[in-house]
Amino acid sequence: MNPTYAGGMNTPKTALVIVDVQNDFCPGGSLATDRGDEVARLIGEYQDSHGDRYAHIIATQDWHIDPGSHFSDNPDYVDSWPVHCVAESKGAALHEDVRADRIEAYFRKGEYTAAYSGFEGAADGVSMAEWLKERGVEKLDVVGIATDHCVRATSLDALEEGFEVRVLTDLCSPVDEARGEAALQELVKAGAQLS
Ligand code: VGL
Repeated sequence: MNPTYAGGMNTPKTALVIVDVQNDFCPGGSLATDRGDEVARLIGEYQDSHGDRYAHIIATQDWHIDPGSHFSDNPDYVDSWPVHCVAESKGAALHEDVRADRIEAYFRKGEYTAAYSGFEGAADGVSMAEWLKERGVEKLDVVGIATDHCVRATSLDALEEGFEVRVLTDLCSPVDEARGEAALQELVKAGAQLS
């Protein structure tokens, strides 16, 4: 069987998790990653070509109101950041190349604190882990921004929660290339697959 096939009778129920593909993390945004636009376009194309193979497609969004020291006027770009993804702003909106019509639920996180993992988020008060487990999802394919921060944290939490995790590396954009590579190696050590 084609090993990339994600939805057959005997394969675990799989969800595609699109992490933080928001305008502020793409060129022109306040915390732009170099490959943001490219990754948004590739994810949109991937939703078209592979979307039907997933039991569910969901997205996470950084959604800040007053996240304390996560925002800084002198950010170090590791633990503190310029103002980004303010709730309801254009910067917090999904990049237009992602197919919003193919996303079933949005898990928003970080209203009053830093929140790198999508598992800190909720959709209508339901946590991401609960939402996925209620639907019998066992496996996650993770894509998005940033490889070294929210993709990393979401994938690590997914493994902790007992999901099988595969990171589609061409569909991820890092803040910092070297940290992005290190994050992928860390994820492999923690039990994730890369493809
Ligand atoms: C992120 C830096 C700050 C991310 C969020 O989505 O990876 N990175 N806040």
